[in-house]
Amino acid sequence: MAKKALIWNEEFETMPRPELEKLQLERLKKQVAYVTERVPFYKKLYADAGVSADDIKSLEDIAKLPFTVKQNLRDHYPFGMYAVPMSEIKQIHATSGTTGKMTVTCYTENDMEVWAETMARVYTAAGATSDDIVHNAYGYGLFTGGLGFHLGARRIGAAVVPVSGGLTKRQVTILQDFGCTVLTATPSYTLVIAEAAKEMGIDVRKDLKLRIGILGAEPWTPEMREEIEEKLDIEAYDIYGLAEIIGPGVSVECPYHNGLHIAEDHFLPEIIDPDTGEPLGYEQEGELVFTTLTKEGLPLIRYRTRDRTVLHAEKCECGRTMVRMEKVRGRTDDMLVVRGVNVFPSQIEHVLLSFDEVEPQYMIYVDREKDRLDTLEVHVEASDELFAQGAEQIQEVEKKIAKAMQEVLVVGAKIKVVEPKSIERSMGKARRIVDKREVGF
Ligand code: DLL
Repeated sequence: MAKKALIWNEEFETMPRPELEKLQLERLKKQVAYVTERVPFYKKLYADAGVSADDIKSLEDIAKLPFTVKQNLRDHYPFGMYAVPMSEIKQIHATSGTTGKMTVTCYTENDMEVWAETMARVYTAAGATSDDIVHNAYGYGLFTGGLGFHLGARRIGAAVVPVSGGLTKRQVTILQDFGCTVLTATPSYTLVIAEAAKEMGIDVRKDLKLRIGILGAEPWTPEMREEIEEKLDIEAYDIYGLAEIIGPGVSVECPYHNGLHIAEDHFLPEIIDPDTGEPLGYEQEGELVFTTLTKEGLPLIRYRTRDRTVLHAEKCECGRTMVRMEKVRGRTDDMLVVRGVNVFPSQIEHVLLSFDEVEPQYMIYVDREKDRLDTLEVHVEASDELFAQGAEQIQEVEKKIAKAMQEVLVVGAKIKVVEPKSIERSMGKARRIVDKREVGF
């Protein structure tokens, strides 16, 4: 099926791969020399490892360089790994994370320029233009979502409504009254907006002009996408990014939805084996690692994202030559080990969303009983229809889900179907896992 694929920057986004790889190599050598000269952390790291920019003769030579990890940024909190004096820094953001200190990231004037460019590519890949009204429900503040999406909307010349998260009913009123055409939010908050619209008696097909959702900042399954597209009558695009690298704008889907195109002229991706650190090839699942190629404020070399995915290099039908990453399958540190078995939250979501009797709102609880056996309990909200049918029907559904879950996860999980709207809603990234065990894995 031929689809209309808009491209913001033809020169770079459709560059033949040999030319692109040449550009990446040039930029890589420059960036490694730059950090060695300007960041004491890298100077010491490379001196200790006995490597330098001169050892980089091909892109594969990147494997000679040690990794950078989040702990390195924490150890140099807040500004210890910056490569320029504060007079050159124009904006500072941070992520709180779930544990430990904030990770602080920064932008020079040129970094802001790269951010605007990569976000303009994002909007364009999703089919947004200057004719659109963007309802930006990502949080404005230290989180990179709100301001990153704002910057990109300005760059493509769209009208941006800086709604931020919260006051969900008012969000629906704005969507309706302003005739917004593009929604930018986390997938979980998008569902909350859809739910509020339903409660308010809005017919999304008649009363709203929304046509596109650019959704990300957290893992979401294809089943979640279907729910969202159906409930809001939009085409949903997955967007990925992380504050340390640039924020949103690292990669995004095109209308073919066969992976997320990475802005590879700025961010060089690799896939590694998370246990051994060995490089893996295209088509192999592993941990995603990024090297910034043009960053000035906080350049990072071989930064371990902890996100698990697969890369594909063949050209996409949209015309882009940039490598595609599959939807993130979860984080290596989100993996739960329950009674010795690896369980990924995405597997649980996948099973739950295959049942029409429940809603896509759930919580995962892991605990350890006195006899030292781990327990896994999943709470999921009943649909209004199921809830009205009463306890017996609910128990039947619990049994059905538990059986399906056992088949997928191997370990057994207790399923509790709870009252509609009883699970707390999030305005930003959803927190769906509570691990009460004292021993961390
Ligand atoms: O979440 C940046 C962002 C804002 C991306 C808005 C997309 C939209 P951080 O707060 O630093 O940055 O969180 C980064 O979130 O390492 C992934 O684990 C996760 N993540 C981000 N996008 C996706 C996605 C922003 N599309 C961390 N799918 C990353 C799955 C995602 N996980």
